Amino acid sequence: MRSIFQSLVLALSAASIGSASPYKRADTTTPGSSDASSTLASSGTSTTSGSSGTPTSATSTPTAETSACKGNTADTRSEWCDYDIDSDYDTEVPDTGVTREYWLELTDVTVAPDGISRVAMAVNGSIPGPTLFADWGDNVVIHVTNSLTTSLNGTSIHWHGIRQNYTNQHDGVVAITQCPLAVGSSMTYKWRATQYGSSWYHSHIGLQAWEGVFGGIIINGPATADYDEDLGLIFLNDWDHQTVDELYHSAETGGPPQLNNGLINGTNVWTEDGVTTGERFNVSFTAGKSYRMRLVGAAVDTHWKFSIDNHTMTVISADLVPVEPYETTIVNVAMGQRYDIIVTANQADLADNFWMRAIPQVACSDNESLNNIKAIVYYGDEPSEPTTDPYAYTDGCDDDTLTLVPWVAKNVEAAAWKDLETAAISRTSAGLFKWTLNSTSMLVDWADPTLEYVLDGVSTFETDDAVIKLDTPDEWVYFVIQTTMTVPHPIHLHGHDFYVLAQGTGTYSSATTVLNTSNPPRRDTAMLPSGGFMVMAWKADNPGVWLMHCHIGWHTSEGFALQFIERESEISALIDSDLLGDVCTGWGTFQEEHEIEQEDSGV
Ligand SMILES: *[C@@H]1O[C@H](CO)[C@@H](O)[C@H](O)[C@H]1NC(C)=O
Ligand SMILES: *[C@@H]1O[C@H](CO)[C@@H](O)[C@H](O)[C@H]1NC(C)=O
Ligand SMILES: *[C@@H]1O[C@H](CO)[C@@H](O)[C@H](O)[C@H]1NC(C)=O
Ligand SMILES: *[C@@H]1O[C@H](CO)[C@@H](O)[C@H](O)[C@H]1NC(C)=O
Ligand SMILES: *[C@@H]1O[C@H](CO)[C@@H](O)[C@H](O)[C@H]1NC(C)=O
Ligand SMILES: *[C@@H]1O[C@H](CO)[C@@H](O)[C@H](O)[C@H]1NC(C)=O
Ligand SMILES: *[C@@H]1O[C@H](CO)[C@@H](O)[C@H](O)[C@H]1NC(C)=O
Ligand SMILES: *[C@@H]1O[C@H](CO)[C@@H](O)[C@H](O)[C@H]1NC(C)=O
Ligand SMILES: CC(=O)N[C@H]1CO[C@H](CO)[C@@H](O)[C@@H]1O
Ligand SMILES: [Cu+2]
Repeated sequence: MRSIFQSLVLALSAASIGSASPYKRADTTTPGSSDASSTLASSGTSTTSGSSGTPTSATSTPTAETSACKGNTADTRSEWCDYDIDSDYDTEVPDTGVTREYWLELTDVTVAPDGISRVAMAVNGSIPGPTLFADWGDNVVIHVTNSLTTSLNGTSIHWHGIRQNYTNQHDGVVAITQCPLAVGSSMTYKWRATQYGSSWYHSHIGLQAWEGVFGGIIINGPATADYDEDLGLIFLNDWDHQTVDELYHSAETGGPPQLNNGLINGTNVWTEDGVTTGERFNVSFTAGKSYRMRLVGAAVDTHWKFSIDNHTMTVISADLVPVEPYETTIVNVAMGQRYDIIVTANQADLADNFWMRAIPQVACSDNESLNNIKAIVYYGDEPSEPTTDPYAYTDGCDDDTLTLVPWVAKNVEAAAWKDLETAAISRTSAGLFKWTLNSTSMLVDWADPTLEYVLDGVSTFETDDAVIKLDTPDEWVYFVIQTTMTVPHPIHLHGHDFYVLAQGTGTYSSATTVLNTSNPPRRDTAMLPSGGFMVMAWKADNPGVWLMHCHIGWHTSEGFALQFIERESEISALIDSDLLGDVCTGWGTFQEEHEIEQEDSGV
């Protein structure tokens, strides 16, 4: 008879064999399918077994919203089926054989998230739009339909932070990877969740993302610290009673306008003439429990300090990179950045209600509701107005990047290719602000994506296409941006997590700036400090055309962007020319019929 000891020993040795030979696991195991209590959690989702893998074991459809791995419990968040938090997602990805399919529809809407009504654009009628869930390793297929019949806006959806490993065409950037999708048309994006954590999708044409076209992405996987419950995403948005498209003219001629308000997960209050409208977002805490929350910096031009009065936060992930957990009372959230935090509900003795705060930093944001972008965390049966005080802070557009220590450690090799570019602002003869990198302000044509050029074998580009070629496979690229202007910029790179080798104020000097190549922070969005520099690095391991840009909405539109054509000779083979051509043909007809004109940088 086999004793309980024997089976325990067997289980243990199986586990250690698993972690000793990580590269074998993708071939030999079948994670992602062990949750027996599965039901599809949201309509508009369908989960099917892909042809590429063999979903095995008892059941096959993990729930959309909860983790698919039984090994991943409140006390064992570092585990993930036969993988764990130490697995290197750059080299191994669970072969779940699962495909998640979503349908999203964009419409023109009228909304009043703070009680004041205005027009906006939404995904499936809500701002934020529906959250997309997947498990690490799943394939994700999203059908996007453009029904913006009033504004007649074209569209494209970018899956922010998603690696798009060898799937550049699905990056969703007009002028770069596709033409705008015409009203009345649909297109299908397909990518694999090679990393896990929290992110978001948003429109990548004009200022449409900040008209309301965005939503969350949660990819379930292991975590660097335990928690009881996952509360999901919390979006931090700025908000105005005029639309961003209405405000753009003044941004372009007079600089960033003051915005009225901000929203926490899509809602807030507004007081005018003594009348308060709207309602606050609220979160229920049970004393003793710990909660994971996933913060997303989704503003057009606001840098946040996020905090919950009298509570401490443990940061476990930044963008899609798990980090060594650290405690803090304030998290700095720049535009495009995400932070996963764990908060323990251990302050019930102090009060029943606490303020959750998103405070715009005056040094680089201009907001009328500086101290009233708040939500309520409550311990009792229902929320009521808190009386708690904020943590003290010094106003500043700080970046927490240099605090981050990636859990899966990686070093950076010597540069094979280097560039230093200076960010500056200039004015056109018409008096419009344009942001430049090395004196070039990007100006590309929506209807003429770079991928078309690559497919046609065109390899010379105009200066204002702002193209930089990275031809050598797997070479290490070092990229320095510096500025003397006293405006900080959140820099976002598509198709890669980049390593931050240095970040600071003053001037970069190849002789004296110390570069950290030993497991430096890595992520997809980090700050170029005001009057300072940032040294970024990445490996040219993903063929495609990848945009790099400032994530301040106004600045992208004002040309603060450039594109890397990475491994040009390998790109054509990865393109579905029918998909590219169909969307462009549809747009050509639509644009001509409605005489639509492009008024910005094109991205
Ligand atoms: C979004 O709306 C579309 C059609 O309007 C619907 O088919 C789909 O189920 C919805 N998707 C989600 C994720 O709710
Ligand atoms: C990225 O794609 C390449 C080519 O298909 C493949 O060799 C590599 O394993 C992929 N990387 C990840 C992390 O999936
Ligand atoms: C979308 O529509 C708005 C409102 O008509 C307009 O101001 C804006 O320029 C359009 N944006 C794009 C990208 O077409
Ligand atoms: C915030 O809104 C998103 C989208 O509606 C939702 O998925 C998420 O659960 C909300 N967050 C919380 C903490 O309720
Ligand atoms: C708390 O949030 C719920 C919706 O989740 C809302 O109905 C309620 O009005 C909010 N309470 C307060 C006090 O704002
Ligand atoms: C709660 O937070 C406020 C503001 O940071 C602080 O003054 C107060 O001492 C805190 N209360 C306790 C019991 O920690
Ligand atoms: C940008 O300007 C710097 C300094 O003049 C120069 O070293 C660098 O090569 C330029 N970059 C490009 C891509 O031309
Ligand atoms: C490099 O960055 C990592 C991650 O933030 C940090 O742990 C390490 O101390 C840094 N090394 C140096 C020399 O600054
Ligand atoms: C009401 C309020 O505090 N508004 C502030 C908004 O931000 C600007 C900075 O750009 C401050 O000058 C305002 O005082
Ligand atoms: Cu900028």
